[in-house]
Amino acid sequence: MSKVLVTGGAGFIGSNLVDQLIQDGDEVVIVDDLSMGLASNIPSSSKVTFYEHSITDHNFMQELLLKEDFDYIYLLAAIASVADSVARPYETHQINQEANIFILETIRQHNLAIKKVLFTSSAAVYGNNLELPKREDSTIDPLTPYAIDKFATERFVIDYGKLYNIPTVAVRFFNVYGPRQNPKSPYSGVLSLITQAAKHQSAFTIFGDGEQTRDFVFIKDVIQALCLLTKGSNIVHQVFNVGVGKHTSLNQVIQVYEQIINRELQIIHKAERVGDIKHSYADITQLRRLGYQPHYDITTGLKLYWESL
Ligand code: UD2
Repeated sequence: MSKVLVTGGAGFIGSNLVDQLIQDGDEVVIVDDLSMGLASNIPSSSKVTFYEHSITDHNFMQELLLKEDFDYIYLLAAIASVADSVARPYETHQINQEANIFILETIRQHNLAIKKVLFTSSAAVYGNNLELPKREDSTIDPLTPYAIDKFATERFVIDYGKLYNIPTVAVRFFNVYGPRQNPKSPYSGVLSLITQAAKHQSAFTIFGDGEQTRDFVFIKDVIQALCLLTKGSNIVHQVFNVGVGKHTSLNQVIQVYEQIINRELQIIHKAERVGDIKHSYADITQLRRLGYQPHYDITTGLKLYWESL
């Protein structure tokens, strides 16, 4: 049994991680201000303590870190909207970067004996780099405050780890989808928007010709990767892509969905989104070397997502 802190534990990825940790018998502390997450995502279990709090509150975070002897820390709390980071660059910076550095600094100053700190970054750091597949050492081109903060924090996490002997790792998520993904904003993940359209029998808008591709990775494979990089290996001070290593077009996704729901989706075509990248998928060789094996292809993953509604 381990004691685990999950910042952002009420969110889509965080709450799925919390479910897994509980299943593993861990004791979990969640810090989440519910700005993006939902209290209803948090499992009711005596093993979970939930603090509705912002990670930007230094006093609170320091007290918590000193009070609890955490074995593992997962840094998932973030403003996960690129559009929001463009609208509020300084505020999102305080959450996406500064608050995380303060956590590292607290660990350093107080010599906290953490077994692993994992930071969650994004494929957004590759920006418009056209190289495919994206390898962890591919050119970085962060184009928005969100991507800049993710990349800078990744570096902080890795280099703090090296400089001060803190066991840290970072991951770059590709297009994660699955149960509890929030479809509320037009900038939500495309699969959550398609799922919402299918559920409400409303129209789904494809921006462009639908031939753009992404590396869609089902939440359960993501959780597998997160657990592997923390409890499952001694690896430290490295960054890992988390995807499936395959690319699927939106048109293919629509086809799969129509088979699952056994009817046609209502599709509208609009102009390509400004700044949209055409293709993206991950090289997952590094993660595979540690034993990672994605188990959910797009058909299986979408079916489970649909059935979870
Ligand atoms: C993802 C991230 C983004 C950033 C980027 C970096 C999400 C939601 N977005 O953007 O934050 O990290 O990767 O590469 O994880 N689309 C439609 N109709 C819709 C919505 C989207 O056609 O209603 C298209 C969109 O134009 C794009 C594709 O679907 O071509 C995927 O869009 P997305 O926002 O899910 O993800 P992405 O990879 O563009």
